[in-house]
Parts: sequence; C-alpha cells; structure tokens
Amino acid sequence: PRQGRMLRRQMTMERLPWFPRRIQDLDKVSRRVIMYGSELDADHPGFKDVEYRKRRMWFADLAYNYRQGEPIPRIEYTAEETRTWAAVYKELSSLYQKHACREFLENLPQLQKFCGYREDNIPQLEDISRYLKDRTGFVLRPVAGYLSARDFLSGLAFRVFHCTQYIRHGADPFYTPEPDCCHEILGHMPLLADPSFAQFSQEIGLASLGASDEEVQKLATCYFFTIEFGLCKQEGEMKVYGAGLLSCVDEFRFVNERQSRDRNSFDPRTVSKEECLVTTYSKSLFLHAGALRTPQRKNGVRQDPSAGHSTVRYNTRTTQSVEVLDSP
Ligand code: HBI
Ligand code: FE
Repeated sequence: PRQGRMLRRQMTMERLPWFPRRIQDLDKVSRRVIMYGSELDADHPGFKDVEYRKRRMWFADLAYNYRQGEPIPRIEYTAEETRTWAAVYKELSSLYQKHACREFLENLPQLQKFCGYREDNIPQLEDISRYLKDRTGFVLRPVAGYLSARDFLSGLAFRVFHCTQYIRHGADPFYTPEPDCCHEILGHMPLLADPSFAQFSQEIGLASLGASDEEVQKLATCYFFTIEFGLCKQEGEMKVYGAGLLSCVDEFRFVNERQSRDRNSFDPRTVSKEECLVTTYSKSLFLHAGALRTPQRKNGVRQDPSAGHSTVRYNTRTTQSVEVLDSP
C-alpha cells in the first residue's frame, strides 16, 4: 500500500504545473523576471539616463547570480540614491502615526533599532532578512524585477520574499512604476515581522503551488487587495496595512481623502474576481473587519482542505520543502 500511495503521488505531481518543492528550487524561480529585468521600457523615468541604466544592470546581475542561502550582498548606495530614499522616508514617516495599522507601528521602531532604518541610510536586505528569520521565519532574496504571479507567490510558500534591491529614479522620488527597495523595505518588511501576517502570506503561497492559471489569478488578486492595498479597522478607525499604500506618498494621500467614501468590505470570493488596476489611484479598496484569517494546520497539513486545491504538506520543522499529498 505504501508503494501504491507513492506511485499515486508521483502521478499527481506529473499532472500539475511545475512548482518549487525545495527552497533551493527558488534559484530557478527568481531568474524568470518578466518586467524591467535588466532592460527598461521607454516610459520608465530612467529610460534616458545612461548611468541609471548601467546601475540597474549591475543590480540585475547581482540578483541573477544570487543562490538560496547565501548572505545577500551589501550595497554601497550612492549619495544620490540615499537622497531619494531620504525624501521618501521623510515624507512617509509623517503619515504613519495617523494612518498605519497597529502592527506596522509596533514593528517600525524595531527595524529602526536593529536594521538601520534611518532617513540617511538605506537599510541592507541582509540585516532585515536575519531579523525577520528570527521573528517569523521569513527570509528575503534579491530579485532583478517583476516575476509572474505564480513565481512570486511560490516563494511565499517557503516564507521567502523576493525583494528588489535597486532604488527608483531620483527625478521623481514619489513615483515608481515598479517595485523598488523603498516599496519593499518600508511597505512590506514591517508587516512580515508580524506572525499572523506572515502566516497569512505563506498560506496564499501554499495555495498557489500546483494551482491552475485561473486559481493563481484569483490568489494574486487576493494578494493585491490585502498585502498590497489592504485596509483594516482598528479601534473604530480605518488603518492602512497594504504595502503599496504604505510605501507611496500619493496613494497614502489618496486613501486619506477617500476616508469616507466607498469602502467595500473584504470577502475573498468577491475580491478574487476584481480587476487589479496597478497604475491608477481610482481602484476600489477593501476594508477588513477582523483579523486576517488563516486555516489551521497540523504537522503542516491543512485541517480544512479547500475544494479545487492540491493538498500540500509543508515541512514546518525545516521550512525547506513541501510535499503533495492529494490533488483534485
Ligand atoms: N514580482 N518582484 C516582484 N515583486 C512583487 O511584488 C510582485 C511580483 N510579481 C507578481 C506580484 N507581485 C503580484 O502581482 C501578485 O500577483 C503576486
Ligand atoms: Fe509589493
């Protein structure tokens, strides 16, 4: 019977789209950059800046050559890059106290204390990665640019967060068409230090492994309206927890202005069918009434297997591998 079971699992694996099963497999995943890898589009603010493009190539190389488990290379950021960071850091810091969620405000001082979060210093991914690993088991790995939703989400299944290391072009510190280190460091990191948020992030990742394209799309949409653009209610007030909002001055102001208008309440079934409008401020936002809910796991196996998903066992002891138990 054991052999029969193993054979069935083997056959299941062969039917599913490829996905990383060991953390080391992420070395394949993170090379598949689909946007702005080492080349920039013509509408990018840095397109005509030869120096900036050269710098971006250098960052892209660094990410391509990174292997899982290595220390993340420390960057000596230029004076101009640090000025860009300072502008963003300063402006956003003035908005956090009033608008950021409790978990963000609890973790930011820790990152200031342990990871070099300061106006005159761009924190190093290696320092943040070590800190998070201690806190929630999340680690970072550098990536050259935008990954497909499937690839990006698969990293989360292993508590690996793909992070860009370059910074936006200095011409407009408050605008970036793509993720950059300001977005990752200010938007994502403080919440990844929260255990319940980290668990929620990993669950989206686990659900994506071996899922159909349609399912991945729905999960990516849920990711978009929670981890990137989520709002919640704390002590009767609307607070921001989405990284896309927490790292963007204009977005933040916009949420602020719309305080009272159309807040839809969050329901994954409805939200997963919404359209993700990455580049407009007029997107709908969803308000979370309670905590982010995550399924119960016992020895890494979900206790309430959801229809349509593969049953995946996550090795909680090592956090280095997953195993497919069953699949529709
Ligand atoms: N790739 N590097 C990177 N960073 C992201 O934040 C990111 C991504 N690819 C897809 C993605 N985010 C989202 O659209 C979700 O679909 C997962
Ligand atoms: Fe992001």
